[in-house]
Amino acid sequence: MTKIIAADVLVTAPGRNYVTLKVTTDEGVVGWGDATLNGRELAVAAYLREHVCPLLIGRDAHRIEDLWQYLYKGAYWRRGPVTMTAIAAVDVALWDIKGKLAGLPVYQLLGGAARDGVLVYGHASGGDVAELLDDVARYLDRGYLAVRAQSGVPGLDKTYGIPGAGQTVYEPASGARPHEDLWDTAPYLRFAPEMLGAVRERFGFGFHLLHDVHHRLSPAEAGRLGRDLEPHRLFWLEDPTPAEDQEAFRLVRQHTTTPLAVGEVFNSVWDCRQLITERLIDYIRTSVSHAGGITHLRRIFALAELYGVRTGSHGAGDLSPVSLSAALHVDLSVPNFGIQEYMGHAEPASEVFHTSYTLSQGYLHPGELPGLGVEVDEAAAANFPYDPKYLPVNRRRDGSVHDW
Ligand code: GCO
Ligand code: MG
Repeated sequence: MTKIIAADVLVTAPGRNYVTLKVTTDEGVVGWGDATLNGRELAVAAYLREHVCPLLIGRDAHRIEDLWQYLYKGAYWRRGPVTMTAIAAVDVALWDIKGKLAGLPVYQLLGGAARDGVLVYGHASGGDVAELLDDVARYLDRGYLAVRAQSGVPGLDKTYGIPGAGQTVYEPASGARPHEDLWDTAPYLRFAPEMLGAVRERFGFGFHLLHDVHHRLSPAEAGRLGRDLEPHRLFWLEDPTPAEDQEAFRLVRQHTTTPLAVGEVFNSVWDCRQLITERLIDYIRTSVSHAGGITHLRRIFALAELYGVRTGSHGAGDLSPVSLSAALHVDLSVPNFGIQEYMGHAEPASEVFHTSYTLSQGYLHPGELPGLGVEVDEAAAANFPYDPKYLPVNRRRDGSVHDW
């Protein structure tokens, strides 16, 4: 038995907020887990500190599945982003410990490498099409084989996916209240096919092109957009409609052959069961940190495999390097891997998170260090205190709230 003797929560903001769980064993082995829930960070920190960490003390760090069941079924109140992010942090920290004790990278414990590297897509964006094209060129020049393209929409001040002037990330603004953006579906629907067409016209079809709608359309609008985008051969169209309505995807599917991806906001297999078993999507985007850790993510991916659905895990910058590394170990090992989002982490994140994954020719690899291969510098973390930030809120022209 490897006894857990301490479980501590670190909240740090090197560029953006991250919540990290540190689990320590009686032999002094430390495992790290990511507990970051963008805009609701302190809720997960409190869930862990008040309700989970005390339960971990004295337990066997090796019993990952048992602890997962204990925290999930034992809470009675199941699922939900806060609970599942907290459980994920414990799960990932325990896989890190198991790898370190075994002297093996986590992917080896998951069955070993099923591929040589993890295909990733980068985020290209611009305030307008010209800026976007320059950014796509930068990604292709750096060897990326897949690029997500987002651009400001004429007539709208700000839209999802575009950093503001002088900003490195596009969503959170510091402050006690969220920023409010204006949204108008009609200009976006007219503009998106033109924008993605401009990318294909300039760079051709020799790379994968992706686009994120960020849950903003109705099924009929999404069907039309998917159809209009068919000539541009997208790798996927992401989150076309609000994700909680699984049946809506039937309608979208009926109208387009553009591949569909969804799932970054899902927390469990129950959120995507219908999408998978009815083959309503092509890619499932659940992440290690928001969908219950490596243990539960593998269950989702195994179900997806049965139905020909491939993986495409969420990997935005609000998931810490601990999460990204955990995702890479899973990606390397599952048979139905599709692609991994890789947004990177803006400086000074690397002062706090020391990583060992490497990017080469459009593929990431988690490296060969035992465990996850990420270490957290607690002294550096203490230099970056929590900085309250919220995701923006969208309003339509008449002032009513729309999906952001
Ligand atoms: C993506 C996502 C993110 C989310 C962010 C919210 O595809 O990467 O849509 O950009 O908006 O993770 O916290
Ligand atoms: Mg997205």
